[in-house]
Amino acid sequence: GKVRAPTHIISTISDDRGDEPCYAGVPMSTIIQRGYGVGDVISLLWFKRSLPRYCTQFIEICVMLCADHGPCVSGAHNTIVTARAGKDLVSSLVSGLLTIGPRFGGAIDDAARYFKDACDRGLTPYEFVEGMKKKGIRVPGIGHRIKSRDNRDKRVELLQQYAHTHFPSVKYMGYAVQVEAYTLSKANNLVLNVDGAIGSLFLDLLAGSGMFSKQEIDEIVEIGYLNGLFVLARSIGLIGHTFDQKRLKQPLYRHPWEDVLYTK
Ligand code: Q5B
Repeated sequence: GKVRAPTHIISTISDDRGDEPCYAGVPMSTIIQRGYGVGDVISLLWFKRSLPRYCTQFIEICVMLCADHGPCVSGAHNTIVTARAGKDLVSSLVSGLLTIGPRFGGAIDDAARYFKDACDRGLTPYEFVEGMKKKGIRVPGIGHRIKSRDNRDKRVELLQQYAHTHFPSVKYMGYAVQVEAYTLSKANNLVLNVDGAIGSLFLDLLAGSGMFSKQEIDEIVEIGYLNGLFVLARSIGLIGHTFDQKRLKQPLYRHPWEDVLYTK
């Protein structure tokens, strides 16, 4: 028989060897003919399957709602400073992306991990939050610099409304809302934030869609797919901020002395 040389790479999500490229076995022409959107493409390339429309629309809503949050957030600030230092698009983009992490935008996976574990173990919000405090871990998906009980995050409300209308179950979101009720009793700004809303709702999508086995859900949560949604979405805004600074011909940024506390 034929002897095949050992390969150095294994790939399972896409193939460009035929007449047309395929994403998870679906040819490009089918993607266009069926009017698939970015949510469908993400489903194929990240989850290796076609998801129902309400799921792909949810993914698209996440991307749209997280695309930008103004010039003052960590990522946009870094991108603006980098663009104003005369750097190129990719450098400006990645300098913003590199701020995404446990405090800023990159708490979605941990929110999903901790909410799932606590909800599946039947912990009360009190037991969960106080247990986290004992371990010295901030509850991922809770807290915001400018959002509070009296100034709710519209993005969170929109995601919740969508899920209430379209998802068969919102068990994990319900749990996250109970956790929020408890954290809000401690401080006004300890709201369920956009990371926590996406993390908990994605658990509901994975569990309620019937498209994933329990083992697959555990793997998705363990590997950490969900911060990818924020990274992808915010890239749109960060690219916009780069173009904005270049269009405005902004000079090199230098932080004012008056805004620094010089101390020994
Ligand atoms: N405390 C977000 O903190 C922030 C607590 C907590 C228990 C918590 C903080 C946090 C978890 C990570 C998270 C996603 C750093 C946020 C995002 C996207 C964004 C961003 C934008 C966009 C804010 C004051 C007191 C302290 C703390 C306690 C705070 N958070 N306790 N669990 N989660 N959250 N990140 O206001 O007793 O005084 O020591 O880490 O989910 O990134 O718009 O900017 O779209 O771009 O700086 O929306 O909540 O509060 O650090 O002064 O803490 O509250 O232990 O208690 P702050 P701090 P104590 S969404």
